Amino acid sequence: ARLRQFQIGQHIREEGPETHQSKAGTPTMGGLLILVAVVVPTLLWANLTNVFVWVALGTTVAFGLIGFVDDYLKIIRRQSKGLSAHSKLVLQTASALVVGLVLYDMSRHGDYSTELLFPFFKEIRPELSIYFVPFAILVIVGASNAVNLTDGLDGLAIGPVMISAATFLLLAYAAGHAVIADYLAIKYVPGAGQLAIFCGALVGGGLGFLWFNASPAELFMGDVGALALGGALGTIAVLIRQEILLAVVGGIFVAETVSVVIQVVSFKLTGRRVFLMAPIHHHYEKLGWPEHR
Ligand code: 57M
Repeated sequence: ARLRQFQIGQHIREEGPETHQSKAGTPTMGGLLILVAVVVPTLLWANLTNVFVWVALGTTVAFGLIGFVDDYLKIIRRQSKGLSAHSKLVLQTASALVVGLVLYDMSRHGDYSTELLFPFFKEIRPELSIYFVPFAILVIVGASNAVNLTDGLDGLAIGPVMISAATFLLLAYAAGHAVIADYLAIKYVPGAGQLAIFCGALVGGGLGFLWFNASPAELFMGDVGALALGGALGTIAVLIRQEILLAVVGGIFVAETVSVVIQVVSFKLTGRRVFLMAPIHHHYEKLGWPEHR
């Protein structure tokens, strides 16, 4: 009600699926509430001497800030254009670069490993060394943008975000526990167990948001939510060395992103569209699938 009172309403693009025009004015920036629900409990319950906790919180807040500026510009300009795609990418890359450098520096003191791990193929562990930095940027910025692309239907982004966060909750705990990590043959990352608290807060904050975002949505998360949550998942994946697994548990984000890449490449090369509209959720909408059953 407060968001509506402050007129934090969504502007809907004219060229989108017709069914979306009725969503105009739905309050957005619900992601701010998710961020409060993630940051406050983490500060209260996590061990604040743990570097990983600060890396996760810092990236989430930094990506949230980028999204906030974008949302804010859209609202005051009363249109769907906020920050330019280029400035968003530069700011995201700069934030992820800090994460990459901090972790690379830790790896040089033996406090962190920059080996790349593959699920199921436990013997293959290439050492990324300095290439870890661009790799971390790719994962974090990629995850942030993939969640943002997915966030176009009620409940579509927050559901998979919670599933991924719940998976990482278990994996972070296991990675931080020498005996369990050894037994499951996953990388032992001392201190990673504290990230389970952050992941738990992501699930809890997401659940609270889903109450209002379930179709018909009374609230959207906005870029402040989508960019921050995606950045958070990417960062957790990097911290606990489970980047490849992120592409599996976040399969919906990958499918949405791949649909955009296919559509854009095909349109540029042949002038023809593969999907009625990308990302793929718009394709199904155009086919007449209802948003919920
Ligand atoms: C933002 N934002 C939603 C809401 C949400 C490269 C290109 C594929 C990029 C892509 C794009 O800009 N995507 C990112 C998607 C928007 O939601 C707001 O944005 C926040 C997330 N950033 O929290 O604040 C709309 O989505 C709907 N919505 C819901 N329920 C929710 O819970 O219904 C969102 C959350 C809301 C609401 O209608 O207004 C969005 O879709 O704009 N661009 C596109 O997706 C565009 N696709 C396109 O241009 N396709 C071409 C290209 C790829 C060649 C093609 O296929 O030919 C389309 N997006 C829309 N209309 N809306 C174009 C038409």
